[in-house]
Amino acid sequence: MAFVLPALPYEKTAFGELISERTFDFHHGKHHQAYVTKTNDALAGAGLEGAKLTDVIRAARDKGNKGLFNNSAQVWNHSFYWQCLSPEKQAPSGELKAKIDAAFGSTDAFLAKFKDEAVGHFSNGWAWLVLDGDALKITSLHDADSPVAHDGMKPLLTLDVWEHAYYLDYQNARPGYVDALLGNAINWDFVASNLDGKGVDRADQQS
Ligand code: MN3
Repeated sequence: MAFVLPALPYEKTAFGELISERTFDFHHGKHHQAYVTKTNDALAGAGLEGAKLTDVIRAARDKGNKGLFNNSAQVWNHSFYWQCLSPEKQAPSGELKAKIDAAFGSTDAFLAKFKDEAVGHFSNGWAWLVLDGDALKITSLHDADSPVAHDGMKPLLTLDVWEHAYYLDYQNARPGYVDALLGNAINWDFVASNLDGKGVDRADQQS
């Protein structure tokens, strides 16, 4: 057995100009696929055949195996990211909205702060909304780093801010990409489901 590229939970054309089919062809079909292939290629040498993806990420972290860590963490990060997107415009509601209002004042104030984090993150990485204990927290992680590798960090939402996530549709304009997705393309139902603290499991798989 080996890790697989998870199917997208929507059609590659579902987002129109917000995220083009061409972006999905490259980002999912080439970049995410390459992380899966390279992780599988490294499993035997690391003695991790049959392990869960999250266990591979943590073992690679503990052993200082950078190549395996980067590729396996990127498999998980992208598997989570696709689920954070929805072609149908939604807004936070219920318990999630109450928590956002309590932590940031309003949905708009939260979105502005998340955008600042995503746009301000230097070079490649990921912007995150996480549960830290019981509190909502906005943060970002560099390169392939992942909440899976940070004990106690429970992921709710992510935006990929690697240039490959937006260059075909927005060229170098990361703020345009972040605005477009945050305003129109977030699966807030998925984000809300992660309030149970089990977000890490939702992008896991068995090799
Ligand atoms: Mn990416």
